[in-house]
Amino acid sequence: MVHKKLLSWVEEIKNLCGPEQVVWCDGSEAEYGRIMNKMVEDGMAVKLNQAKRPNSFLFRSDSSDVARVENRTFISSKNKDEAGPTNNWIAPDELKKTMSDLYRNCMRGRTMFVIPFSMGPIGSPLSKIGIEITDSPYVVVNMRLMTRIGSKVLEALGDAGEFVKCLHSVGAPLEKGQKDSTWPCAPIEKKYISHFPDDRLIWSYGSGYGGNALLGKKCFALRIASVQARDEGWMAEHMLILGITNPEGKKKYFVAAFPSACGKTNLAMLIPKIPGWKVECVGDDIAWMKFGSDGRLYAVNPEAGFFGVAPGTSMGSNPNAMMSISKNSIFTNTALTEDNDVWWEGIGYDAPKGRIIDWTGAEWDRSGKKLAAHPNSRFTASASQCPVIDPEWENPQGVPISAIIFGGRRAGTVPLVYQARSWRHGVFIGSIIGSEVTAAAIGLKAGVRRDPMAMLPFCGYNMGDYFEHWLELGRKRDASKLPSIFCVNWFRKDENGKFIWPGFGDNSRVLKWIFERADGEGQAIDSEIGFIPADRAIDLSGLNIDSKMLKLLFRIDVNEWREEIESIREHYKRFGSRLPKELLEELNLLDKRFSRNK
Ligand code: GTP
Ligand code: SPV
Ligand code: MN
Repeated sequence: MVHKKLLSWVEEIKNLCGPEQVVWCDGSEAEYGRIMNKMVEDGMAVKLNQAKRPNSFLFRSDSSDVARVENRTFISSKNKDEAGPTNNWIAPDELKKTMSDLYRNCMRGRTMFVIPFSMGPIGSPLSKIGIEITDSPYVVVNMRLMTRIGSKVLEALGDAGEFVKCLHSVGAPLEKGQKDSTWPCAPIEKKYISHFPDDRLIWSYGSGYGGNALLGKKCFALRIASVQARDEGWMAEHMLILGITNPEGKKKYFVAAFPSACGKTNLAMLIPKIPGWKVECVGDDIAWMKFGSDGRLYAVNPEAGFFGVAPGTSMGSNPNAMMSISKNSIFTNTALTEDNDVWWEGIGYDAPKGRIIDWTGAEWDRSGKKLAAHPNSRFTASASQCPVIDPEWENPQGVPISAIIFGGRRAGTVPLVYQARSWRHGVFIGSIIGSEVTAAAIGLKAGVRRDPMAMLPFCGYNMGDYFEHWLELGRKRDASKLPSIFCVNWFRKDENGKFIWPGFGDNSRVLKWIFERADGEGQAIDSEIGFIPADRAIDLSGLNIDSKMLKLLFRIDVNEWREEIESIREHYKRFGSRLPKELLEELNLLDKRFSRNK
């Protein structure tokens, strides 16, 4: 290999971080097995019951390192204004100095792995290559399931190809003779998840968990890629991609953006409750999208695996996910049963008899109030194991998108589904998405927060400019070819705090209406907030739902919306002059419609 820039960067990092040895990952199964076995030997991983869950492993993280850390995540653009009001910013020189000091000899006593990886099918015009340098063997095995790694990527890179530099360390050097901990990491104030968009560079230090450490995912495929997408005229979005086929065999593809832990994986592989319909999965978390020469929007999944929320995943809620994780999978922070299988709250059956070890490694007290699995415990599995993986999921051209769906967790205000009147109105709807905070990030205040396009923690530049990028992509285009835009809310609650809508497989009823609307059919009424399903336009056959509850599900309450409008005004103030005036116009229009109908 003669990629001089790559070789010299690896040499530079080796000199900075001072590892015991350097290993270039070839991505082979043998390598995977070797690294896993070593971790089992060292007590960092538990090999699960081979008969029940072949070739699968459980990891338990440090209790301080269980999710993304938004207050330790930085967008280090040239100036603060570039990062915008929603990102943490430190000047690049200062941050590089601080982190270089941390990185100095931080891999002492450890192996430094070099992982070449491709986001997107290797060789696709929509794909991009990254190189992750890490001292975490856990990261290596996860990256092998989540992305395409190894020698074939180096071949594609050639001797002068472009790549995103991704440097990661758990930030826990080992002294001679020092026993390693089972989940090395640094204390919270030393964790840095840093992005240098101008250098297309990622520096992550101190955390080994999920999006903090698997740098292809949120750091590259969203934060850095969103900047590349802005510069190159495409979109990098926190969206699932699904294919949906009606009983006549007609197929469409949808993308959907919901904040973390709000139902993307579940929707992406749902089994419809309405006869004759079929859903297939292209991706469950990230979509890279570009307009084709035919004027349509095309999407690829840059990932190759799922890093899904375990709690709540069951044969009832998501059988396809359960089947995807039946073998060759990694589990992090779930509980362990006496016969060496995994268990979590909401897996669909009671914890089996015998000793249960909780996610902290302690024996679980069944009568106690402590959870056995961490609420952000996760599974990692290759997408190829999903029974409903779409036949086109690795199509290098992507799949054509007919609808964009936004959503979030809202106990009130937002009805089950409504449709935007135009692309511009749809961008407005995306920009005001709010959601109750979940366990996917550490240290957030409970309550509803605005999470525009589900990208609040993932947009690598000024979010005002990001809105403008969305608007710009829709301008001057044939509106008949643009995807229709929708908003959904599976999470509306009744006065007793119970979810009204059954969700999961029943969400297919909403997808059906969206399919019909995207097809120019499907009955709708014009409301203050957009098009809502006409009476009986949503297929509720076979569903037992009280008519009072149904009404509540679709209610557009003037007082709730007045409050909503005020809260959107506050939200918009953050962006100052970077807020596109079209969005303010949309807000004023919404306000007017409610005043008229007072
Ligand atoms: P990230 O991987 O963090 O981006 O999350 P995600 O958006 O893929 O969320 P996921 O599908 O893993 O769902 C998160 C949680 O929401 C799980 O506990 C699910 O059981 C729950 N959930 C998903 N869909 C529904 C639904 O339709 N109704 C209800 N009530 N809960 C749901
Ligand atoms: C999310 O938080 O949106 C995730 C999990 O998909 S992580 O990869 O940890 O970011
Ligand atoms: Mn996500």
